[in-house]
Amino acid sequence: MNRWWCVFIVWLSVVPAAVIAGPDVFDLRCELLTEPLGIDVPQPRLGWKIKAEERGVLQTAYHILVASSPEKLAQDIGDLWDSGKTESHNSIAVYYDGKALKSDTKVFWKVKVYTNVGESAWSAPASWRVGLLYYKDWNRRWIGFDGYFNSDDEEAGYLSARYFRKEISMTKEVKEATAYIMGLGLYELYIDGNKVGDQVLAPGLTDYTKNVKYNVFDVTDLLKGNKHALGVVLGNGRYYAVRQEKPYKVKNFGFPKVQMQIRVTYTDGSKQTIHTDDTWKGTTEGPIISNNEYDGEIYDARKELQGWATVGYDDRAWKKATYVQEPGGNYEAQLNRNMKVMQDLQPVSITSKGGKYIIDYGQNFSGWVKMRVQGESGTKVTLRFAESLNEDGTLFRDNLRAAKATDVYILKGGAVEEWEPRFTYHGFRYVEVEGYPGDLDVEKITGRLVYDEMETVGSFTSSNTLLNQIHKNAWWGIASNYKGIPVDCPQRNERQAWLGDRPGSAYGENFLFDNANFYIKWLDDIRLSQKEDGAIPDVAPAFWRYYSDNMTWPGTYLIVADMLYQQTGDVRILKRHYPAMKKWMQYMRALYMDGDGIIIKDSYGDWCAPPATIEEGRGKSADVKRPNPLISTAYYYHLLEVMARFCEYTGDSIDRAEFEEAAVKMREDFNRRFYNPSGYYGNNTLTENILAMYFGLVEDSEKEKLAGRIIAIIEKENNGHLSTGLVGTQWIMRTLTDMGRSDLAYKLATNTSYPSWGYMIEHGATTIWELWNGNTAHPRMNSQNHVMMLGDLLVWYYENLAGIKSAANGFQRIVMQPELIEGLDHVAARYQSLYGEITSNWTKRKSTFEWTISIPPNTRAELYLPARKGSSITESNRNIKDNSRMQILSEDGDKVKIAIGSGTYQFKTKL
Ligand code: RAM
Repeated sequence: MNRWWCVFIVWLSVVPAAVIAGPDVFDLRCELLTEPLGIDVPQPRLGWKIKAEERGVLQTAYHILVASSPEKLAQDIGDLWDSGKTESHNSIAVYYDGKALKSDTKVFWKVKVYTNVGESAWSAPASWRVGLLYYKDWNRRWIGFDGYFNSDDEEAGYLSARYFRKEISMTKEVKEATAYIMGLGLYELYIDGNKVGDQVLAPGLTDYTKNVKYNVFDVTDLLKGNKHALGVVLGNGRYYAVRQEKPYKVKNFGFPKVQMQIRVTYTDGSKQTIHTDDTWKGTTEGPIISNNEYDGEIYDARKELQGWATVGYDDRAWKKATYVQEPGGNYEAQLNRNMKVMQDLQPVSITSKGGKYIIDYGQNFSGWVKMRVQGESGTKVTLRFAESLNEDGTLFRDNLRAAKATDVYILKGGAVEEWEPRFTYHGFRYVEVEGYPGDLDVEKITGRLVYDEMETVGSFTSSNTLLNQIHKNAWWGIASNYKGIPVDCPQRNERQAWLGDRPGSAYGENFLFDNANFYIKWLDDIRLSQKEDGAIPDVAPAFWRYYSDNMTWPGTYLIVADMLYQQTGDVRILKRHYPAMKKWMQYMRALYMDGDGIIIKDSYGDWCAPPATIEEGRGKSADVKRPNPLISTAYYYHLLEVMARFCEYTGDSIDRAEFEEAAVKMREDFNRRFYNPSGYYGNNTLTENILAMYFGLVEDSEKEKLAGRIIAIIEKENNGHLSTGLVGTQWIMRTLTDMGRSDLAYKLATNTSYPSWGYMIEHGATTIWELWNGNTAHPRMNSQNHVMMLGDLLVWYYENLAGIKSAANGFQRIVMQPELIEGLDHVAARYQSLYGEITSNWTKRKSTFEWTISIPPNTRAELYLPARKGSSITESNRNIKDNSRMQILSEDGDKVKIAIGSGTYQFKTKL
């Protein structure tokens, strides 16, 4: 479903050319919802988009009505909340402030806005469903089977899927029915044989001892009529741990289980709740013989349970469901969207050799394939997945490590059979198909791209085709690694949400995907994985227990919160996490600060920095750790400043002073210990110097010298290349741009020789590699689909090349300052902010600069127009000096700064 599921258009009453769109429902953990179902926070966040053709539209006030019925709302009665006319510019984060909401109720709302150009009519109504607010709302028990059956392979750790069913009767006519389900590890819900919802691999991954996400569905239409059958299939997911050979490391939760309730309201107002209990029956003897995230799924179609989720199925051979232990965590409505099949891919080629087919989708991605096949009963088709091929055309699978990445389908025979797995996914471009009866053509094997349902909110094209290609690779890499959590890679036996991979990357991703809810949920995963003493792990949820106490990985917690606040303007994100962040900062300081004020603990150094020559990586393990206290101290300093800034927003002035003081002291200690007066830091690596520069650790007097060093390393030592690993790459493009050397940043971004993003593409990458030398390094740690090396590249694309940057309140104030770089003549980018679309489209010609921009209502922008000193600037062919609404703020050399309000503008300047 579209992100604007409830968008509607209402004409503004005062200015007929203007329209209002919205409202949309917000929530603390939820910017925008796919479905207005199951919001379990007491004060959801409300927001709306204003649409208007006029320029310079600003909201001055709003009036919100929230009612318990559509009828009341239609009569303009806000019995739950009537905000009255409230003076405010806020249109994206108004917190519900009415009567306490009740579990499992639907509320209706609308908004009217007042603007400087007039007042809108009431918007059309929208609604949301309040979830289950109390633990007590779930006063029933979990069912499952705790133990192994003949259908399971206990030794290998494979379970067959668990099927549960129950027939029910609706005693009267159903007015409304809502299903609330927690099915762990993964579930599919059926009513009368129909799958409920189009989500896959649901629910979202969490540490189930901390919190369990429930999903909510409106099942009213499915429960019309008297008799119905409910069915639930359970897969392992991560509940029954994917790998159990290292119990000290991998978290295991137990056997699959489910708790569900359907709350029914009849037309006469009476209510009934249907729930899981031991009158349900279950079996493990279904067609999904085994399912495992890393290894794949085995499906024997001969074992299909025809009609198991329909009325009248003979379940006498099924067992009584048993009551089992609850997972332990809090029950929470899932506000980030589930995964979905987001796109289908057709093979670009199919070749066959020795009875096996090799399918090439032309694109590395994650998900699975859907197959159509016809043949004799018992025929076994084996699908094996890989990211690339060996020279002899066979699959290259060494880099999958222990992940078997193999699906098996056994035919039942007869008519054409269509199949796709349910409880696994793979990261791949190639599939080897063995045992397929008959000819396999492109129509019979469709690739299915699976990721968390999010809209793509950004686009970027330019006159440089390599920049465009990198953007495309990035999109595929990022999408592939959204798996309920931001995983590091989708193919090998890892797939963990490593914090360190994302500080700059997550920021850049936010320009491409509507991922606020996704990252808001991840922040909770991180917070909940914190130990009582303050320690934060490198991987969260901590499916792997990696509490290594370094700065760089856990530090991402603060950096992603900062990013979310900047992009969405929601201060509640900071307030929610502030105590945990502070605790961690104190913990690190207490344990790891030495007498000289240096944070001595670091685990990974500048992880995966490129070996000086491509050959050096050959045959060697890539994951050499080079712990470096300079990195940990620089990060601690940066995070002290971030915390001080958070205090500004949260109003904690005492803490703020302490963080600021500590930062001043640490800066001195850092310089004393690591600065070499000849102008560099530590061992004079690019990353060390960049951190000191970007974090503002360097003294003003030394800045120029340091800048000289940075440039010398790139230009002379590296012959125009970067030499940064995971840490340095997160900041490098912004550092160079701030230094006034966006030309050098551009050089790095458009290189095709090693090490560079272009080099990856020249060597066949269709996503982003884990390693700069991914084509020669050892396969042990060499994923071809990681996002970490994107660093801050996409931030630079949108903020510096296109010039779309938020200055306050999640783009309510925008700074538009594109960098003009020799060789780059054109950029066109769009970004869908919470206020509406922001576009920047510029073309540089010999002596002119043309720039079309648009910013949405209720926002303002400061533009930096490149223009020859003293030359005239036109907007829509009119000199801007003749336009009283165009405010010139300053003229500084070849840049003219102008303030504008919402609307579309066409500027032309002389260069
Ligand atoms: C690897 C992953 C991940 C990285 C860690 C330290 O296993 O590639 O991206 O963060 O190591």
